[in-house]
Amino acid sequence: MLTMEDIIRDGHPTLRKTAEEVPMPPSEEDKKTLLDIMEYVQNSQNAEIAAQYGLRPGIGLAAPQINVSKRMIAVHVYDNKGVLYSYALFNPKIASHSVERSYLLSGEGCLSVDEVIEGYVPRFARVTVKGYNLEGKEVKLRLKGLPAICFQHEIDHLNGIMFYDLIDKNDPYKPIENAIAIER
Ligand code: K1U
Ligand code: NI
Repeated sequence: MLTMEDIIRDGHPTLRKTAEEVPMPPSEEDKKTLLDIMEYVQNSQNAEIAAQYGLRPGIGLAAPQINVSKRMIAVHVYDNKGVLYSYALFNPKIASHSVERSYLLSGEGCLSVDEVIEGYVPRFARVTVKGYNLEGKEVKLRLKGLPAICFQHEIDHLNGIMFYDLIDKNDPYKPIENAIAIER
């Protein structure tokens, strides 16, 4: 199982690379990596397992964060109605998005960033994500709220983008135009 020791930290060059597409159908090795990533996210949300292994809780994780520069992400997150969005995807992409933006009122964190970096991170309010599941079958998801923000954060990792790149350096809490504030 993966632990925090497997997660690379800010400053590691892999976090700034564009990750490689994963050939479909996925190899057994790529499936195992994606399953391991999802297992970390789920374990990190289990208070007993997280305490036992010192896991920092997360709602998503991308392969580059374990120093694997391939396009794979796992998300395991509940929306504000308690609906679970649990997806392990190869080659995810934002197929379309709203003009309207959204942002987390509490800001974002990252398992690869040890300090708190304050500020609003502008995201698209609604996104359609396409990708391939563990069986290599195409998946299309329509997302809003926290799940939409989480998928955007993880897909950014595949493109070498960190959440703090998107914060206004001169005015981190500058109101974001045409945006919905999301509470966690
Ligand atoms: O990619 C990562 O580093 C994981 C990161 C993803 C993320 C954070 C904030 C907004 C969108 C996506 C995290 O999961 S940080 C921890 C976190 O946000 C959280 C953990 C447990 C419960 C609720 C939130
Ligand atoms: Ni992150």
